[in-house]
Amino acid sequence: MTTVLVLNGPNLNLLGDREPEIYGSATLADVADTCRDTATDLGWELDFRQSNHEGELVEWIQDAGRAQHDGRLVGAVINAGAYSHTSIALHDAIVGAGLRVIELHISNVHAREPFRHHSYLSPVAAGIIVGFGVAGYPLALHGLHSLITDSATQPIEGA
Ligand code: CA2
Repeated sequence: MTTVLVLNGPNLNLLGDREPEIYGSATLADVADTCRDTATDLGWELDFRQSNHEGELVEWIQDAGRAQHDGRLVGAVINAGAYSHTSIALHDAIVGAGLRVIELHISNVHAREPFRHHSYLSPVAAGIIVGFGVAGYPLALHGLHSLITDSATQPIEGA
């Protein structure tokens, strides 16, 4: 069975703990459970991870690129947290690994501070889910599924 990777970046281990008005009250363990149910429905195994360390995220992206190349992985949903707005290293890792990525943000980053409006991941993501709360995780998994199975959502050349 193929696997889907869900990667979470810095401070997302605090989900459900603080700032519920922005991020909701679900914990990261709750999100993992929801993702596992959705992955099972889509016929995938789930690999769900979180790290506060940029280099560890880079290494996981490199591993994921190899697994995708070997047909063991369908791609990744990545909420890189604040590294989305700062990390050329994550951008380069995604490109270098050739990893199929759906970028995800729980909050609507475009309705927040200007420094959250730019993401180094967006130009190298196949799709982006923003502002749906933690419900964005199953949406992103469904989006990834339709990207690889449904010709209507195949990337348009030059677009
Ligand atoms: O909306 C998102 O998912 C973000 O990626 C979350 C990041 C933020 O830096 C991005 O701009 C948008 C922050 C994750 C921190 O999560 C917390 C959750 C609860 C309490 C404190 C932090």
